[in-house]
Amino acid sequence: MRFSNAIVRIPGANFAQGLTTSGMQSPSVPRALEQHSAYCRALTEAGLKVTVMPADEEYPDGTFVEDTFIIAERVAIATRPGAMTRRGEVASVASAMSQFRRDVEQIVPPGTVDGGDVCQVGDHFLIGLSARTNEAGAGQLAATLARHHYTSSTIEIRGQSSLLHLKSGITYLGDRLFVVAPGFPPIAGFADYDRIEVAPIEAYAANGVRINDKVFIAAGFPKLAATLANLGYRTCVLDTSEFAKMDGGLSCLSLRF
Ligand code: CIR
Repeated sequence: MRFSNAIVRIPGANFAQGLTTSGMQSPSVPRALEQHSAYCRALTEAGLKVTVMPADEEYPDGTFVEDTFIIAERVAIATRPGAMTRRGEVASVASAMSQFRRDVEQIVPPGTVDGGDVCQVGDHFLIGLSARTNEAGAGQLAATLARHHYTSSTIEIRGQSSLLHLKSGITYLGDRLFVVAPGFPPIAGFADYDRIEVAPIEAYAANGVRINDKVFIAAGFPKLAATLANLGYRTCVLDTSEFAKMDGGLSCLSLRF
């Protein structure tokens, strides 16, 4: 699948007041801004037209735009994020999306879905049941996707405290190949797909993103970088240290379509 657009949102001055379970030190906002602009440059270099939304001080987690929408070729779905403090992020992203997609579907109460829990594999969607995405939300999402001729299945990640979202532990590279976190469970229906299981010390690197001809991976994970290079992938290595402190990674920072 080729992408031609991305939506991102600049981190706000109160970025450090967002939700986090990382136990790491507080992020530096100036460094987050630098890393974010390097990320935007990399999206542009990968061939995407980048729509940059201004920071919104009401939502310190607002830079993690991936959680607010699920966008596929045949459908765009506004989510209802699992964290109360993040629900209001969706409206402004929906208004940025309106220049690209006219018919937007919606997750409604009591459903909750975070886009970070949704991993597209061709015409199939893996939906993580997490602390953020509940059964009602996953059910609505599956039904909406089915109306647009996509299939889906759920993966239980509520027992896995190291995974905030499904995509914290899995990246689909295309080519019937996944990158997964250590011990990631077998995926029903995908037994014949290959997987690169990252080393325990590189668990964070399981969150990456394939964008056109490149695979974006986080800096500081040389084993995964070498494995991907050996397989012939062009990698784009980006420093995400300040986003990791807020439980975020490369996929969360953009919506791609
Ligand atoms: C949160 O807890 O919601 C944010 N601090 C991090 C969200 C990361 N998003 C993602 O993995 N898709």
